[in-house]
Amino acid sequence: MSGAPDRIEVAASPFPYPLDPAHTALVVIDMQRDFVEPGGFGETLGNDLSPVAAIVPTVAALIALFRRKQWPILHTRESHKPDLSDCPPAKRLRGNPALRIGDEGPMGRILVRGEPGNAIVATCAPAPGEIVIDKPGKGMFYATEVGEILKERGITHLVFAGVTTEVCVQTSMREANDRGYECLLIEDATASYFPRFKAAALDMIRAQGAIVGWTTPLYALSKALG
Ligand code: C5J
Repeated sequence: MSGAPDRIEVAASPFPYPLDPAHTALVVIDMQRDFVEPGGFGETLGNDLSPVAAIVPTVAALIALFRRKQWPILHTRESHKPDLSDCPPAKRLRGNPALRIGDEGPMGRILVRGEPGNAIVATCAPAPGEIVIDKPGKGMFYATEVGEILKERGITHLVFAGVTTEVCVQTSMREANDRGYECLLIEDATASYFPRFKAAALDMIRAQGAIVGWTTPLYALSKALG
């Protein structure tokens, strides 16, 4: 226990996470077709999609848990305006992908807002009333209203899920940690195209006494919430 009577202790690494039920939101990072399905941004970069596709049911179960609790849910989408004015050339021109951001792919223009491939996968789709944030960067606070939205709602604790662990999830979690949020990452509701990067990111997050935050599997969170 954290000492506060209204906290729920969640078994987690590196020590129990003191969840504050009145001030907790779920953040689901970039569960988009562009990262999960063939023909999207992830595949065009040459990645094996299978580790990322495998977590979809677990992310859906986590979303369902928060819906049952009627706690806030925030979904992010990595996306750019159709004119790419929010996509720096350094991002668009990096590397040698089969298709670049803004190019026409089998699911529409890669990583462009409003295109079919930019949508969140159907199983994890936002419900009416849930917050949806379009972010041009890897971190969810950069060039978005996320800070203001969380402040308005009095959120102090964030439970994270989504893809990819070491890129947009970790960047968003680090941004949140620097802003004073208590962050918990659900281990089996996040994935990388590179399992060793996921493992390293989880280690980095919870090292040095939870220097970025905590991690735990979904069953531990479900058990604590009853
Ligand atoms: C990447 C993300 N990996 N959502 N984006 O480029 O992690």
